[in-house]
This record gives sequence, C-alpha cells and structure tokens, in this order.
Amino acid sequence: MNERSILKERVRIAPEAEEALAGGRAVVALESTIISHGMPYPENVESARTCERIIRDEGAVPATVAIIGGIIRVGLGEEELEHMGRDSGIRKVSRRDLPMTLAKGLDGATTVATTMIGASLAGVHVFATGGIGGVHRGASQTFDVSADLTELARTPVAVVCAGAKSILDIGLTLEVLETYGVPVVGYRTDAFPAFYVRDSGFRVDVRAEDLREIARALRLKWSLGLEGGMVVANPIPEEDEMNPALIARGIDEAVETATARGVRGKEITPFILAYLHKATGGSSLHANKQLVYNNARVAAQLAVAYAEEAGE
Ligand code: PSU
Ligand code: MN
Repeated sequence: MNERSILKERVRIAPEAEEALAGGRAVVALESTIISHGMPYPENVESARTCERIIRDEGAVPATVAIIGGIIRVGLGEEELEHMGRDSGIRKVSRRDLPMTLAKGLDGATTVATTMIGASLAGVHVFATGGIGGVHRGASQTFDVSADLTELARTPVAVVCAGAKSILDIGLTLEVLETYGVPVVGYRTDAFPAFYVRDSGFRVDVRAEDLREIARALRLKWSLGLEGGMVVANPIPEEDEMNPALIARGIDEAVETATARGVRGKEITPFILAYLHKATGGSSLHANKQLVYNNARVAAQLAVAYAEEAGE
C-alpha cells in the first residue's frame, strides 16, 4: 500500500470537520487522554460534550482526536465519546506508542503530543486542552520529560492551555520550550499559569490582548517555514481559581505518594489527578473542568481568527 492510501485508511476525519476544513472554516481539536485518564466517568464524558458545545457556540467545529480500532479519528460521535470515557482499559498513547497501537488495531487515548499529530495530519491548527505535559520535578534523576515538549518543537499546532500543573518543574519546562523555539504567549496575562492557579510565579515570553494578533503570528510563523507549535497560555477564570497554598500542599502529597508507591512513567499524571480529585473533595475536578471550558472557548475564538487570517 502506498503512503497516500495508508493515510486515507488510518486517518479518518469526521464529515463535519472535513467540510469545515475544505471551506476554510474554523476547527478546534480536543484530546482524549483528558477523557480516558484525566477525569472520572461520567464527568469526563459530560465535560467532553460541554467542550464541544462551547466550541460550536463560538462558531467553530470541534474535533476530538482518539484512536479507535487502529484508526486515528479526528472528530468523534456521541457513542465514541462515551466509549472513550467509559471503557477503563483504553491505553494512553503518546508519539512512541502510536505505530504499534495502529498496527495492532487497538483503541488509544491521545495525549497532547498525539492529538497534535492527528490534528496536523487533518489540517487542524488550533487545539484546546487542560495543561501540557512538561519536565517533571526530579527530572535530572528520572529523565521524565513529556513528549509533549518535543511535539511542540516540530508539529504546527497552537495549543491553548491553562499552563502546566505544578506537579511539573515549571521553570525547567519553560527553559526547554525556549530551547525548542516554541513561543509561549500569555493571553491577557504576564504570568505563566499553573493549571489550578493563575500564576505559577514564572512569566510568559510575551503577552497578547487580542487573539487576532496570535492568529497573525501563527500565520507568519508557518508561512516562513518555522516548524513547530505555540503555547497559548490562558489562565483559569478568577472565580474558579483554587487556593494556591492548599493545592500546592495537595500536589506535594500526591507526588510523594506516587513516588512511595512506585508509580512511574505515563501513569504518574493520571495518578496525581485522581489523587487530587479525592483529596480536595472534588474541588480540583471542578477547577479542571472550568479551565478546560475556558480554553475551549478561547481556542474556538482563536480558530475563527486564524481562519479569517488565512483567508485574507
Ligand atoms: N494535563 C491534565 N490532564 C491530563 C494531561 C495533562 O491536566 O490528562 C495529559 C495530557 O494528555 C498530556 C499528558 O499530554 O497528560 C502528559 O503525560 P506525560 O507527562 O506522561 O507525557
Ligand atoms: Mn512522562
């Protein structure tokens, strides 16, 4: 089989997204790891549906990315969203897991890295998520650096996120992004956000008030052949922000517990999220949902601005 027919067979774009893309209209990618491994059922499915609705309300088409039966799907139906949220056996698939997951015909939840790959194969350039992966605390010993960062260095997708969780070493994460040439733009903020809180204590490279300016920057970046993506940092709404000291304590505890129990590799992030949801009596889950909705809304507005920019 030649490359073109493999692409056709293994990357399936939902008709609604395909039509929008063909007409130069706005499409926003969403990830599925946040569904399968980031939140409990049934809130995960509910939240995925809400994101899709928010994106439509802004005049863009949502396209949740997942791997189903060895096919990269860009845009899921109701039943598939339910399947990704309900089935607890779905593996978390990052770039390195992709070839064997496809070859074996398995299902997979896509991380930020693999969602960027799926989006880019389909021609989608804007993606909304919760937080990106990054350099883990203690990475000088463990070498645990998320493949999300290398993906941002090479794949042309803008990722709208609430920064990175402080289970990570945020300072080192920002250093690596700088080395890789990934712009980190604060949307109406000078502070790089830390997921549950609006200010990580670190600053973004540059601030933008207007999404049209970010859309223009994307257009210019890719027109000049500068490969890779962009981080659009969008802080959690003020009214949903968690108490910084409280969440910091929870995260320290979660990280300690994970280490003590020998949780490793790709299990770390899901373990810590679940631990926090329990330890905070659900308030971290509430915050998580609200920040994702906020990102979905801003990503849809950015996708609309990008479509206008690209159409000019
Ligand atoms: N941040 C969240 N929830 C998540 C993730 C990040 O708040 O579920 C997921 C994303 O899919 C991200 C992945 O790409 O965790 C990073 O995992 P790792 O650190 O194993 O690369
Ligand atoms: Mn990791």
